[in-house]
Amino acid sequence: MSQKGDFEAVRKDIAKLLHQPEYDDGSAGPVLVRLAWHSSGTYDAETDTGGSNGAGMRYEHEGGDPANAGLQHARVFLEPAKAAHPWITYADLWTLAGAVAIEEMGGPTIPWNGGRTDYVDDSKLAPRGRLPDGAKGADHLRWIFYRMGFNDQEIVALSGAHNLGRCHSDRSGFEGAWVNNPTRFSNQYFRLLLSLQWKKKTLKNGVQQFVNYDEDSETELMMLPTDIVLTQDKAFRPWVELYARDKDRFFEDFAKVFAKLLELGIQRDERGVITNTDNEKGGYHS
Ligand code: DDH
Repeated sequence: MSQKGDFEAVRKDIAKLLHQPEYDDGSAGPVLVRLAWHSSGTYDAETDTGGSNGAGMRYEHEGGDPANAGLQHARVFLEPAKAAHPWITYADLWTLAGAVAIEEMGGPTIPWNGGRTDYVDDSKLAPRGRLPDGAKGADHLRWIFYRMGFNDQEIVALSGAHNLGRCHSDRSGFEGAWVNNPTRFSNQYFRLLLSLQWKKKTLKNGVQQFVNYDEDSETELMMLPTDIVLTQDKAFRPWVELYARDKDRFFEDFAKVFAKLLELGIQRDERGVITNTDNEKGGYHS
C-alpha cells in the first residue's frame, strides 16, 4: 500500500492496467477516458451541481443512467488500483485514470490535481440527461457544453477525444470506431472528418450514423451526427480545420480543456487545496 497522497504510485498502477488483451482493441484506455469525462460532464455552472465530486456513478441514479452504459467496465478495470491505494477517493481515481490513459496512449500531459471527495452531497446531485446525445445537432452541443462553461473552440477540442475508442451497439446504439488506430491519441479524427466522404447509414437497430469504408484496413469507420456537425457549423468548422493541420496546437488545446473538464465543480485555494468538499465526510486533502 502506498502512502496517502502518493498519486505517482497510483499513476504507475493505472498505467500498468491499461493493457487488456481480451477487451475491445486491447486497451482499457478509451473507456477510462470516457469514465473521466462522464464523471465530470454532468456539471451545471449556474446551479453548481453535478461534476466529479461524489463519484455518483457508484449509485444507481447516475451509474444506471443509459448514457453511462458500459462504464462499469472502466470502474472494474480500476478496482486493483483502488485496492492497492485505498486512501484515494473514487472521484480522484476516475479523473486521474482519464488523464493517465491519454498520456499513455501518446497524448499530451494533462494537468491534474487531487482532492475530490466521495461524499455524496444530495444538494449537488445532477438529474439525468445532462450528457450529450450523439443523434442531435449544433444547438444541442452548445446547450450541453455552454452549461458547463465551455465555448465553441473548447467544444471542438474536447470532441477530439473521439480519436480514441469505439461505439458499441449494446451500449449507445451506435457502432464502430472513428479512426483506424483507436488506442493511439492523435488528430486523425479531425483529418478524417475533413478528408473522407461520410455517408448516412441506418443501422439494423434504426440508429443513424455516418460511415466510410476504408479500403486499406477493410474496415468501416464511423462518425456520430454530432461529430459531422462540427464540419457543418460556421463557428465550429475553422477549429476542425486548425486541429486537422496542426497536431501540436490540438494537443496543447486538448490538454487545457480536458484539465478544465476534470476540474468542473471543484474550487481550490491558492495552494490548490479544495475548499468546497468536506474532508470529514470522506474527502482527502494533501
Ligand atoms: Fe464521446 N461518445 N461523445 N466524448 N467518447 C462515445 C464514446 C467515447 C458523444 C457520444 C459518444 C466526448 C463527447 C461526446 C469518448 C470521449 C469523449 C460513444 C460510444 C458515444 C455515443 C459509447 C459506446 O457505445 O460505448 C457525444 C454525442 C459527444 C458530444 O456531443 C460532444 C467528449 C467531450 C469526450 C472526452 O473524453 C473529452 C471516448 C474516449 C469514447 C470511447 C469509449 C470506448 O468505450 O471506447
